[in-house]
Amino acid sequence: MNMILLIILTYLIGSIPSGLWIGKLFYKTDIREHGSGNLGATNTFRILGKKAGIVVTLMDILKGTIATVLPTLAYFADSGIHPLIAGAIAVVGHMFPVFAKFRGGKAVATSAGVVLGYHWPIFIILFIAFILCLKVSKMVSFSSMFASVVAFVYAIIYTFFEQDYFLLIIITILAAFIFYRHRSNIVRIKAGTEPKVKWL
Ligand code: NKO
Repeated sequence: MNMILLIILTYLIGSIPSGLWIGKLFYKTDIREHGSGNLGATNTFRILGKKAGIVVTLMDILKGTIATVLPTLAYFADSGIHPLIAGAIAVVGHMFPVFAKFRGGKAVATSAGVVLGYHWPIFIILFIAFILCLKVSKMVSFSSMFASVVAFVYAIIYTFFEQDYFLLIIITILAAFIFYRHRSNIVRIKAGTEPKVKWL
């Protein structure tokens, strides 16, 4: 029973469309009708500015972290759900949110929250890799994909030492989600038309 409850709960947490709700509540704007059309942190920065961007980034990260930590709570001790599965379900909720007609984000911030909740050192490494890549490329989409490749390489090395095959499997799935959701960005990057950030 707790298994089903946990699956529903983590999906609902992931489904919280931070960018949409912050935009509608405080700016009367649906960010999916502007910019890249994505319901994510970057498009929030782009359309609504720094303040909203930071709040949405933190909320989207937190969704992944909370979902990942839930199975370790005493109440869900018998759920049989691995923390990384719970986190991955929240990422699915983030991409296909029931509260936003299933048009969600690109899995980046919530996946980052999952690794933060499971094994925080990877989060620090990915964050640094993301920022360094952003400084050089000026493209958030490219940096997101770069960080997911770094996550994959890290998971291979970590698994080699710790035999945590689960981490490798889930990171591979999350990285695949991230690449799949960035299809239109990949086309623009190849064409040289992907927007670049100015503030780094
Ligand atoms: O609007 O198409 P767009 O230009 O907005 O957006 C592209 C963008 C979408 O993603 C986001 C989220 C940005 C979050 C920034 C926090 C970065 C933390 C480090 C990245 C970790 C990656 C985790 C991979 C785990 C497998 O890309």
